[in-house]
Amino acid sequence: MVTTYNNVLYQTDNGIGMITLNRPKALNALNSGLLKELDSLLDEIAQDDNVKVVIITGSGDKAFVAGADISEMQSMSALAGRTFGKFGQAIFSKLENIPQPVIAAVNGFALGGGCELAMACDIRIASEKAKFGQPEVSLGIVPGFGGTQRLSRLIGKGRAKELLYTADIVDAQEAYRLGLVNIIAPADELISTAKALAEKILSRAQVPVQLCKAAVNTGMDTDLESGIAYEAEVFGLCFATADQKEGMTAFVGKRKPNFTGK
Ligand code: CO8
Repeated sequence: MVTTYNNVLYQTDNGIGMITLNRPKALNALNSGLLKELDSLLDEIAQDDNVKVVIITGSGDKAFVAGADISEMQSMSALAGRTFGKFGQAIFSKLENIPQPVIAAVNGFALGGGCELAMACDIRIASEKAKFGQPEVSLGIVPGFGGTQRLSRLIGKGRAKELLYTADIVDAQEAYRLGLVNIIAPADELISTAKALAEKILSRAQVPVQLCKAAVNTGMDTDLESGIAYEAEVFGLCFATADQKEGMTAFVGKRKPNFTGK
């Protein structure tokens, strides 16, 4: 299946949903039009049981996303800025919380809103050419799509503050060292690396994969005791699935499991 929007390309293939942000002339900068389309697409994906893993990348060989669209923001009032920020935040929270795991395949610049988008994904794979940063203070603003919160949660408060205050842009190696990316791949192997990871996830039992995502996300936003209590509930839920019976029967029978996602 292929759905084409104006600024976003979407394809599904064997359980993998591939989103390509598609404004290459503006280095895939996030304008209202692109954000609205991404919002609708995420609603579509969240309800599609056939899509088990999502990959998100940018079109062209230069940028993943070079940030929110600066020409659109240039003349915004404070109130309009807050509305735009809340709109983007809501979409990135939706992305973070759709049931399926989401892999960011970062093919180039991931700046400002682009870095924030990558951070709202579950796993980040960077091309050797990728560059990351939150350059907002060099434009007279703060990150507005969750960057001040997700960056510090991901790489720690001290390192996050250094990147936020300096507007420094770091390469893939440094991003890896900071814990901002999981994997670095050669540029021409980025998508195949993301697909291989997606296929590995697809080979596992899907209900627990999605429950792991929900449990990690829920736990990160609460205290340890509440997070652990949530884990006990979803752990119990797994025993109501056919895949739990299959997984454990296969182990005991010394064979590979045949998971059905039920
Ligand atoms: N917005 C709009 N257009 C952009 C953006 C952007 N963020 N980035 C690049 N473009 C456009 C350029 O204007 C240029 O257009 P044109 O060809 O029509 O002149 C085209 O893309 C190509 O860009 P460059 O010619 O600049 O390409 P270079 O290779 O010379 O440079 C860079 C690449 C370094 C990525 C450079 O384009 C750049 O610095 N871009 C801006 C990066 C940035 O500052 N991003 C952060 C934006 S702020 C943000 O994301 C805040 C998020 C929260 C918002 C909350 C709202 C309240």
